[in-house]
This record gives sequence, C-alpha cells and structure tokens, in this order.
Amino acid sequence: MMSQAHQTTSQHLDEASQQLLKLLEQADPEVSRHMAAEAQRQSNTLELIASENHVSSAVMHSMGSWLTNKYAEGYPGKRYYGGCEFHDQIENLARDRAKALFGCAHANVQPHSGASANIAAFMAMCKPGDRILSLPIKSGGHLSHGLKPNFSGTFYDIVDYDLDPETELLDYDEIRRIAIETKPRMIICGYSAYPRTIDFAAFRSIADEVGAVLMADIAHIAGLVAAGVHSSPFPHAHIVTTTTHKTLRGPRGGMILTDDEEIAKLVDRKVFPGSQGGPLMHVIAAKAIAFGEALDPSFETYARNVVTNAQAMATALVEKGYRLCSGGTDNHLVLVDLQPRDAELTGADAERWLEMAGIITNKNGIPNDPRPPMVTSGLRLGTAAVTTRGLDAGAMVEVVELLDRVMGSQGDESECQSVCESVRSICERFPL
Ligand code: DSN
Repeated sequence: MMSQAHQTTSQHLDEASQQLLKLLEQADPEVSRHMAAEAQRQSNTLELIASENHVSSAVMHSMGSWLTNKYAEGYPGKRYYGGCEFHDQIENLARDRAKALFGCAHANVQPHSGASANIAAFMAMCKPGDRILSLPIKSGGHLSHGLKPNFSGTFYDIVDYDLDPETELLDYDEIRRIAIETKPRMIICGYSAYPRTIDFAAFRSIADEVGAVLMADIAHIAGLVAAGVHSSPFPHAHIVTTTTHKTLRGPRGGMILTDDEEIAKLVDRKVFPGSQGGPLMHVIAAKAIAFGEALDPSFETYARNVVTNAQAMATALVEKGYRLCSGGTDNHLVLVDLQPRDAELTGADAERWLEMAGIITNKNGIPNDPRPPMVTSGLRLGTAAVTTRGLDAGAMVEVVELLDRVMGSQGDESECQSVCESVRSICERFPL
C-alpha cells in the first residue's frame, strides 16, 4: 500500500523518481517512507536557504547509478584500478565542461565537498603554520577559512580582516593595510553570507603587493560567475575552490580550478592522495551533467532571474521595515538584521516560526552580532532554489508579505497555518 504522503508527492514527481520510490517501497519501506516525505516537503515548501537548490532529474538520478560501484583512485589515464575506461571518459567530460564554464586551464572535479576542496587547496598552497588572511565566519566567511576548531584554524596561523562597521562592505584599503602589516602566505576571498560583489582584481593587487597567493572560494556565487552575472575570479585568483550544489545547481560536491600549471599539479596531488581516496564517480557524472546544463544559454537567464528575485525580495523587505546588512544585494542572497523590526526577535525564532509556515530559511549571525551563533539576530535568505521552480519578482513580493505576517504574529500557530496554505498555493503555481 502506498502511503498518503507518497501518493500526494507522486503527483509532482517525474517518472524516474516515482519508480525509485516504488522500488524503495519494496526494498526498504522504512527508508522509503522518510524519502517520500522529504520529496513532499521539498515540493510543498519554499526553500530560501541561500546555499540550497533543486537539481534536475538527470543530475539527481545519475547519482543513483552504476558508477557508485567503482573504485577509480587516480586520474583519467592513470588509475590504481582496472575497469575505469568509462569513468575516465566521464571525468574528462566533467573537467572539460568545468574549464569551458569558468574559462580556466585546469579543473579537479574530485573533491567530495567545498570543505574538502579547501583542505586540498590549503595543502597545495601553504605549509602547516603558514599565515592566512581571511574574513571570519562571524562576519560572513566560512568555517573552513580559519575557524579555530576547523582544520584551517588548527593547522594554520589565521589573521582576520573584517567588514567596514558602517557600510558592512569589504574595505579594500583596510584589507591592504592588514596584509602589509601581517604578510600572509595566502589571502582568501569568497564568502557564505556576503550579499555584495567581490572585487577580485582589487584582492589580486593586494596579494601581489605582499607576495601572497590569492584563493577565491566561490562556493555561493559559482552559478552567477559561470553565467557571467558576477565577475569572474579569473584571471585574478591563483586558485579557486567551489561547491557544485548551490547557485551552480549541480550535485553536492566540490571542485578546484586554476590557470597555473604548477598549481594544477600540486592541487591534483593534494586532492589524491593528499586528502582523499576513491573519487565519488557517480557524483562526478552528475557534475558533468550539471556543467552541461550550465553551459546551455538558458542557464544565464536563470542566473539573471536569481539576482532579480533577490533584489525584488530586498526591496520588499526594506518596505516592510527590515534592515538589510550592507543595505541590499548584488547576488543571490540577502542578510536581514531582525533587530530594527523587533528588538526581541532572534534569528532562531524567525527560522522556527517560518518553518512552521512552510518557508525554509536559516538563522545567521549579522556583522557584530551580540547574540551567539545558535541564536543570532539575523536571517539569511537566498533565491537560487525558488528561482529554479519559476518564482518571479512578483512572487518574491508575495513571499515577503507572508514572511512578514509570520514575524508580525510572533509565530502564532493559526497565523502560521494560514500562511502555510498560501505557501502551498504558491508551490502549486510553481511546481518543481
Ligand atoms: N553551509 C554552507 C552555507 O550554508 O553557506 C556553506 O558551506
């Protein structure tokens, strides 16, 4: 017997997904029940987490394929296992498409995640103990850029730069001053919660002035960069790391890019055998497919709409009395300071109440946040996933209206229920 959740979900699912759920119902009803419920959750809620997206059916189902059965340690043409002929061809396709997408000379598509890509990039460019200059996580950086408990903060000498406290923008003069004073081996740009354009050329000029390596982590904006909607880290950064699953809309994974032949050799060695064993070939196939999709001209339209939607959301939020960090957005995300709207309101409350109403977000620290990371005074909202399901600027205004109703009611149960019904109807208008 199919569960109610499965039946409801199946109406929205492509044939391959329906077959998968049918198969799982026979093979493992317990897992099947939870997977069907998750498919339904994704279908019936609005995903505003800035780092998430909805992949195509081809990307999703290529991950559940024969390629998961294979060990392929090494690189195309130089493997430690037999039987890799087709894996070589698939990995070469992924590498070539990545190079075409980002206009660079070398791509390593094996990192299992963005953090894994960063481990290999650090190992390629720095020795343990070397000094690295980066934006801390509390100001919008990433944990793998130097947080103390992370490998980066444990094995390297991390020096922080920060945002301008007034404008909440990168202050290139101040970054330059700190770089000259501290002489880092490597400077990192690229962030998890920075809504503005990054000036890669300015960073490179600072790096050159102090003889540092420039690393750009474009995990969040990779799709915008690939589409030409955000400026490219090439030719400025020596080494570029990214995830493949955020605005780039591929499978969960990482990648390292470079234009420099010597750095390319180091990167390959530090990914394998330096920090990883067997590559996830089923995920590499899905990366190849996603890169192929991103090379299609329609991806540029998608990426432009992501930014248009974020700007529409930003304007609507400001009209409702919310303060946006840095005053707005140039990319796919906005960082909302909840305090001016309601001094008692925390990011944790907002995240929980919105989830009750079917709007999925994450609490996020704002620059100089007085509250701890599990509470926060901010909310990070992104438009990559809702743009994939077709929401436009008008729909973003509707979403902000609903979000504000939830905030205004302080998470009142019946108001959240009523908003949830409106969310459901938006989801039906813009099905996955
Ligand atoms: N956890 C990711 C994000 O949400 O930004 C970064 O890795």
